[in-house]
Amino acid sequence: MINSERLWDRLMQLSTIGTCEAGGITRLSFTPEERAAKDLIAGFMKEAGLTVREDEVGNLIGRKEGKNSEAPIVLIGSHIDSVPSGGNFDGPLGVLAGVEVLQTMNEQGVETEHPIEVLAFTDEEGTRFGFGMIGSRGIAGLLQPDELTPQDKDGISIAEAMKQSGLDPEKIKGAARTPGSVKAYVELHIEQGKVLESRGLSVGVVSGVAGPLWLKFVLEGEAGHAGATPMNMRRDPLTAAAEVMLCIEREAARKPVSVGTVGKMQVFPGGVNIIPGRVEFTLDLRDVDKAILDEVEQSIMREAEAICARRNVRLTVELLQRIPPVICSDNIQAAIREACAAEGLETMTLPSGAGHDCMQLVDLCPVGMIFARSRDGISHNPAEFTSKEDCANGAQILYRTALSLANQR
Ligand code: HGY
Ligand code: MN
Ligand code: MN
Repeated sequence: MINSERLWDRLMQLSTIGTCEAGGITRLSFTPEERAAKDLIAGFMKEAGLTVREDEVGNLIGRKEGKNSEAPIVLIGSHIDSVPSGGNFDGPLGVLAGVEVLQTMNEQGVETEHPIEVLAFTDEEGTRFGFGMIGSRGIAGLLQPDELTPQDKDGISIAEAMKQSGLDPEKIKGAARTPGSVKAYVELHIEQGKVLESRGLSVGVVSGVAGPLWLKFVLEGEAGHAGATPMNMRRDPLTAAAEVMLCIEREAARKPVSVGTVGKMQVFPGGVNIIPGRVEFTLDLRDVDKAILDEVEQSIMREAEAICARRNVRLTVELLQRIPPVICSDNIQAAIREACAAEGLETMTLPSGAGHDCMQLVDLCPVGMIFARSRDGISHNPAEFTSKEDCANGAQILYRTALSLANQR
């Protein structure tokens, strides 16, 4: 049985790193806050009796040897970076539960055939650079040196931020795991939705993960005097953007699962008495079904082009990231269900609307996820909360699942 008090205490310790005035946690990748979090977790990993290292892209790794040290590794874990003013559980629950699982095995003298490693991925959220899952892309060998150019709001590139964090961007390929070297990846994560809570369930089995498509829309019209320019003589990119945003909402709402969100917008030059000259905003579009995601994307693009043509506004759209939806391994889903049955926990199978690091690993190894209930379904918000009992249940299911997979031939 995992030690739920120790897990909760560590979650609370980690939640003190990156607190911000706006409330919640802001712990962005390759920042001093993330470094402090990694140092704290490295200490927990050492207490757990693990071999601790940081790989070439900045992932923190704790390893428990198996009877057969050459056998493919079972990976568990999650991410430690956050969104701005985020919550305490999105990422940290999976990382600290992973440490707790391996510490419990070591304390109880439990040996497994396969080695097990717990990972604290860097930059899953993509908040700082508009390009996410850097850590898991590195592990999967998908991260290319030319992808390290995106800059944050202060003009610092990913490569520069890595250097500032003590990493060498020229060596990122060193983090890649060779095909066949990883047996499975299992992540415990908060649901970030209301389904488990609505069914009165503590934990869930994830069937698949929706693929996030991120686009940057740039609309250019003509800046002008707010008082001296008649309404019929304007080329206002902001009112055009408003029409496009309502089109996004309408097209995404047409489908049962699709979701479309405009989360960031900038207006230039940005004066009370100036008709804007340029507007930039982001689109986050998702569905678990790639064909439907493509269909919604195409209808939005058609309508956006028509709106901008009618308003004589220039539209350009930049791809920030396109991550295909993934299906979780049947074998891992079965291991999670068996673990729930062994613990006497009723469960259900559900898709994840949120994206996760497992999406990057799906070509490297079979992947699976365990969900823990989110109170009121709130996440990416300081009010994000998962109870001590639900955290413990999730960690216990992770324990049993990792044990089962690490002893499978
Ligand atoms: O955006 C997401 O779905 C995840 O929280 N990175
Ligand atoms: Mn997450
Ligand atoms: Mn998140």
